Amino acid sequence: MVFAEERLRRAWSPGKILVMGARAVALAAGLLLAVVALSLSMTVRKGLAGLDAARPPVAREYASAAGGRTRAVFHYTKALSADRMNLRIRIERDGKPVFAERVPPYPRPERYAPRPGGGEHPSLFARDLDADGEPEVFLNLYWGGAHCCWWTRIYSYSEERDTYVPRNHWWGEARAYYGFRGGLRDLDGDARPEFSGRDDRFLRLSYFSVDPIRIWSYRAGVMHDVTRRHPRQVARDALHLWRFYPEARRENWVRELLAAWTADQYLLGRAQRTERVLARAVRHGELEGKPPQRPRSGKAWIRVLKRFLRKTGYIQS
Ligand SMILES: [Ca+2]
Ligand SMILES: [Ca+2]
Repeated sequence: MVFAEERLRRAWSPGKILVMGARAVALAAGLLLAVVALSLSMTVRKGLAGLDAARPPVAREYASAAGGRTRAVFHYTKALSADRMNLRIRIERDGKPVFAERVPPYPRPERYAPRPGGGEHPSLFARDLDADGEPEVFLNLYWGGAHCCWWTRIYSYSEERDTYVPRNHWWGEARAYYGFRGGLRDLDGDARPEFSGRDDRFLRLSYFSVDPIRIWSYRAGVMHDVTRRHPRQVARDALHLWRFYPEARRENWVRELLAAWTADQYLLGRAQRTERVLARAVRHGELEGKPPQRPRSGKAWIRVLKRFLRKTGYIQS
């Protein structure tokens, strides 16, 4: 399912549409409609019904954890414009209101009014993310822009101050965020749920990037990249990507595919096999850049890839 998102992304490019032909045009049109529908679905479904009413309608989401000891309510005005949505959250602990705020924009130079980020899923969750017995409340949000980006505001209880302290985590593109917006999963049975998404830093390599799996864990107020600790999920991702190799060859996106696959392979400590595959791809001309791709030569591209994988922590030597 995540991979379909990669295909969608490539299909959006005018250049790629030419390369991929009529099937891609149809795919692009269909997926574009799907994305428009997705972005509107929340406001349309939850909002249009009441737009004519004298008082702007309000949407509410509730979440509770620890047998109701921690309860949160998230509410906002149903409006098509994010500027009018006025997102607010209140958190109670043991029945006592201890925190309330208007959700601020993500602190970036471009400060769009935030939107609920759950899409068809809830945006608000309460769950003990670090297995310390105290539930955190987390709110998934959409930053703004045409197709980007997602972030999460995590509220953790401070006993000292008897209130919740918010911290932000930036996911980026939808692909980085997919996989957990409908809920978290404990992948290794340690009672701490993991956030499993994609690594959207690969956008820096190619606008049509294929992104490898990236797994996060919340500890003491901070999100940690724990992908390396989950080899089973990484191996599954590598295998999943590998199945697209014939298609990538036919449609000239071997660079994008092998970048993500190589990242997974390095996490798994399979450098030797990876080198053989990359060398074979160079011999067969599969990694040659087509204008305007740079660098042109496959060998030079591998050097760029390795530099990137070192910088992003996939290659540690
Ligand atoms: Ca906790
Ligand atoms: Ca876990």
